[in-house]
Amino acid sequence: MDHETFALLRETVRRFVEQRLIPAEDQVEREDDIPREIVAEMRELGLFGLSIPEAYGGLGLTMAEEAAIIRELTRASVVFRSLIGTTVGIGSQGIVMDGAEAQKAEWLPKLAAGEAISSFALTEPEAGSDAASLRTVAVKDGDTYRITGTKRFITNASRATVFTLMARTEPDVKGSKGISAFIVPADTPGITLGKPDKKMGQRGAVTCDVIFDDCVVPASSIIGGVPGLGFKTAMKVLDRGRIHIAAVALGMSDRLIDMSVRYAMERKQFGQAISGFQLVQAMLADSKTEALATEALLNAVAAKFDAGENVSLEASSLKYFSTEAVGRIADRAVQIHGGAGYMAEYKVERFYRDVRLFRIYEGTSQIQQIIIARELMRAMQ
Ligand code: COS
Repeated sequence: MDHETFALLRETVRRFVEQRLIPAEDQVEREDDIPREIVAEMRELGLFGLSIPEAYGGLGLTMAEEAAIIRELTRASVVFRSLIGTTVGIGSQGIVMDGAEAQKAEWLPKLAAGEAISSFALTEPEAGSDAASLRTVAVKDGDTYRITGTKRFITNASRATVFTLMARTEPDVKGSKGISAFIVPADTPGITLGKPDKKMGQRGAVTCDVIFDDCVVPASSIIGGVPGLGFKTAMKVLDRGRIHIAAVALGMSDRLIDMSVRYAMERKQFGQAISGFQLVQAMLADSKTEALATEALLNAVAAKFDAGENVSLEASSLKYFSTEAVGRIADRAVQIHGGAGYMAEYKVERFYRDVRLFRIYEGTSQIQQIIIARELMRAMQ
């Protein structure tokens, strides 16, 4: 995108965040849902299509540009990002990266327009960090597959029009090689949804089980048409997704630091604003330093991704660092707010709970450490 158009988009998102999203945060928390008008406005702004190539009606942003927009957006509650997150990221990118032309033509324009919402169905009751052990099976039956299994904690499942679903097409092949990625419309007979999950935070973001019971799809639903490549598709999608999550962590870091500085300058104790105390200043300084480190790493990794290089190690380092950092930043924000930081009306305790998820989804911190160490050792061989 040319510089001027991008600057305009960024400014528009900034205004939208200030004028529409931040004022709606309490309503979303109360109702555990995003108001329809806001969903419509997000659609109009093109937010569902950030990462979809222009040829299919999206904005076709680079990773660096997408990260900058997501950072702006997540100065508001990260719940708003969650609505578009799976369509921009893990739900659609399998099709963008590995989809056949007909699959892209069928799905990407609808996803870009926000007419269809995609959701990523990898995790299962017995397959979380060990994604390659998934048990959902897709049994070949003529020119169809019959899918049976349960997917767990699936973000946006109840809003989804389509799932990117990982299932085992070769039941005898253990591990990653027997897995294929499917495009499954959510209205396919044989799909039911579990009860909405009750979560620690992120009220207004929705997750639930998705149960496939002899759900029949054409064989042509396999992403790219070749069975057995689904695990690699999922891993590539997650490499990219981890950069996106770092941008989310950074946007929320910006917000928490702003809230902390403002509160520290307003709050008076011992006859002066608490921002005058060096122990409070130290917390502010540590938070800003960590946010700047995330920003520098995010810029570097996004640029490397945009240059077409393999970023598995870097994306994991970035996701690991940025999400652990925002956890500490949120914790300091609560501390700076003191008693008020524990009270719901100040929102800091809500954000503290919201960001806890970042260290878990799209690969736990421990999985990121494993990926980093493995890549280091691989490079040494
Ligand atoms: N890009 C492309 N291919 C990749 C890849 C990547 N980032 N990571 C792995 N692969 C390939 C490997 O090259 C290997 O291919 P070959 O068999 O042809 O050599 C195959 O995928 C299997 O990889 P590996 O042996 O590393 O798989 P493991 O089962 O040991 O574990 C981890 C891989 C732990 C990294 C993976 O399971 C993981 O990321 N888990 C976390 C899952 C997750 O993030 N869940 C969140 C739910 S979605 S919100």
